[in-house]
Amino acid sequence: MPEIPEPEIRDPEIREPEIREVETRLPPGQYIPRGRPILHYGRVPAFRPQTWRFQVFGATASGDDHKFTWEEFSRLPRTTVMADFHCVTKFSIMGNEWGGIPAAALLERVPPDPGVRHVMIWAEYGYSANLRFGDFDRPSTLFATELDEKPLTPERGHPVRLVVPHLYAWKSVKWVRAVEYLLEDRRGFWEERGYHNIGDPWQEQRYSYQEDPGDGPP
Ligand SMILES: Nc1nc2c(c(=O)[nH]1)N[C@H]1C(S)=C(S)[C@@H](COP(=O)(O)O)O[C@H]1N2
Ligand SMILES: [Mo]
Repeated sequence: MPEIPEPEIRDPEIREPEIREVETRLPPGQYIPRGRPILHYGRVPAFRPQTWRFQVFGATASGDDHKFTWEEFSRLPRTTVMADFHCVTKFSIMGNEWGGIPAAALLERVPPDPGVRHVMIWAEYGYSANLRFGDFDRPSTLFATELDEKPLTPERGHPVRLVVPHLYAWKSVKWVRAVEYLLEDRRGFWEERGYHNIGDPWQEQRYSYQEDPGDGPP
């Protein structure tokens, strides 16, 4: 009798807890899709390093706007953040390793006025998202230039995107060009179009009709 090879058995003792571990990381209503979807509104912009500028404006401490060239911006201190990514359309991309510049490094370089409570993140073509200052100023919020140790592809936001892992992914603005410091809250692109002003996936804050008083501007 020829030897029959053993079928490959995946030990449920090992696999099951892993699956469950990932599932406990899924906020309510989310699922894990095949692959890593790419999603945005409009076209992918071209990056021109010579003319590219990153602007910080609005309520800065000094009252002046600040502009970084690509060279200056890429010399800011760096960090790595391991995080899951939750789109309001219900897919979640698990275990992304983002490399880039922590929001705190930008705040240190261009200090905001002490009255700043919110920020608006601006991208190419006028896409924007607003954040509470506390959501921006978190150790896990960063301006990512790399995903899984490789530079971002154009579709993922090259050369730089914001990543706010603890909020729905529409707040993770690709192709960022400016940060506006705000004394009062104002709605960004999707927040103006019926999405929740805060967007916490663990509370399923998907739509603006779910907002409580105080969650957003009147
Ligand atoms: N500039 C810009 N950033 C954007 C968007 C967009 O339309 N324009 N879409 C957002 C949404 S809704 C999602 S789910 C994520 C998708 O990121 P990904 O393409 O890397 O998966 O990007 C966010 N950032
Ligand atoms: Mo999204």
